[in-house]
Amino acid sequence: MKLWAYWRSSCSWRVRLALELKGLAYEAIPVHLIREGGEQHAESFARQSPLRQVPVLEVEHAGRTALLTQSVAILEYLEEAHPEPALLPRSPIDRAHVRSMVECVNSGIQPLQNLHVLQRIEQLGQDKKAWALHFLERGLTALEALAARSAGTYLAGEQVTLADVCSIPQLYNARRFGLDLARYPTLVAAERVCESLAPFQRAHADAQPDAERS
Ligand SMILES: N[C@@H](CCC(=O)N[C@@H](CS)C(=O)NCC(=O)O)C(=O)O
Repeated sequence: MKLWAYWRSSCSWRVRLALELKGLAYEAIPVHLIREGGEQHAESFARQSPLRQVPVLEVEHAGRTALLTQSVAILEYLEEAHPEPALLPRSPIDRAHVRSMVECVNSGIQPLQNLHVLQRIEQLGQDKKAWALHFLERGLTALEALAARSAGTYLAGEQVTLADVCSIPQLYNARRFGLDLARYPTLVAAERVCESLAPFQRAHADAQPDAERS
């Protein structure tokens, strides 16, 4: 598999986590989202990812090669194609709850403070940091409340799930914006445990070959 990704992209990080947790080998191809206006805007990349976003995962499955976009679609593909270890619980209700935590991040936080959105907010003369903090705070408050219903060692009991896979990169991102995470004790407690696990360490933004020190 080939993964087009940017080290600090939370959506790329979600996919790296699922690949690492499932023990799947992949080749990482860095796409620099900032340098020279962003490599995601090159026409060659847009042919792979029409929304000009990372991640993109190239997979070979049942004799076909495909380029997959949208991190949650990719996570679901990996879960279906490589079911072990499972990143969703068994019970339909618990699966729905994990997916609702995933969507809390995937549609309730990340797209509202994505690079392209923040660049547009700035072009319109608004305060992009205040905008991002509003949605981070709102979304993480909701995620904390959802997680408090199910958390054990991890956000959904005793199993690492896609909820952890989406929460961890979002918390890193929230810290970059200076958000005080003390109000999200359930999220931070699960994060602390995850950080001690090798797949989470390998997938971490700062461990990527294209990571920059800042
Ligand atoms: N819904 C998409 C969002 C992908 C996305 O927003 N990717 C960001 C990095 S996390 C990106 O490529 N941004 C480039 C830009 O905004 O120009 C997914 O889950 O894959």
